[in-house]
Amino acid sequence: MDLAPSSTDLDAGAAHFAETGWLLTRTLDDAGVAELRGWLDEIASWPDDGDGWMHHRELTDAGPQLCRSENLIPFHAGLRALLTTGPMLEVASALLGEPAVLYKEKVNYKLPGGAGYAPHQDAPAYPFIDSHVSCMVAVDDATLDNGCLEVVERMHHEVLATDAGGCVHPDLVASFEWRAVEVPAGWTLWFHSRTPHRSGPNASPLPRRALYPTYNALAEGDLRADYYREKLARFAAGGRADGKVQVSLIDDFQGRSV
Ligand SMILES: O=C(O)CCC(=O)C(=O)O
Repeated sequence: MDLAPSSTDLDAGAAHFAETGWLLTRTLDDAGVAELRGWLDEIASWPDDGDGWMHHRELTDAGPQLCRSENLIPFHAGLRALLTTGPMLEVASALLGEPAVLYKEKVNYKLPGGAGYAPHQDAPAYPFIDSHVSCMVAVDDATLDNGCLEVVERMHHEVLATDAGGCVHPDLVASFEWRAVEVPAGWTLWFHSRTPHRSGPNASPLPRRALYPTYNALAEGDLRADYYREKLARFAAGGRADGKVQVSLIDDFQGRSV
């Protein structure tokens, strides 16, 4: 089951998030983690030519592997309930300071040998709205060895200079203090869409799966359908020229194209 935070925890969490741009909360108990793992197995088994969900694959030394699935909640009632009602929506609303609505959702599988992500802010990849709250719900323990996220604290107030691929400019990357955040399964790392983050490859023999919902303030509109329409249009207009897999509207993912 998903675990509801107390209002005191929410207030303290929102204050920590406002100051640092990130927050760790516990979302699922052990039974909830087991159920979520089952849902991800179901989703990973869906065919490529479905009704609108998207699967993305990367080339690893073990061959092509699933790296991401997205646009999932229209097709999975359990995931829809987890992400659009109850404690997840409540925490997202507390962090935004007003009622939240789901903007997008994805699963990053990061299977053994799966690639990491270059330093980036999500904001440049999320059209229509300036300010979002995202999170990584750890489905497997995320560790240093399997490519947990690293964040930069207190840098969520502005969009930073980028390189040609929309990732954080290398001069800034070198000047930042990166903080690795290991996240146990069932816990959630919340971060602002302007919080710089990156992750390494999965050097372990086991998957490092994570669910990533993103929320925006409902007052700014329910734009989930517009987001996926825009993403598909930009994907159709052309892929990446660097031999890497396009999973995003910026060139953050380091996975090789299949
Ligand atoms: O899953 C990861 O390791 C990082 C994911 C990420 O930064 C993203 O999808 O924008």
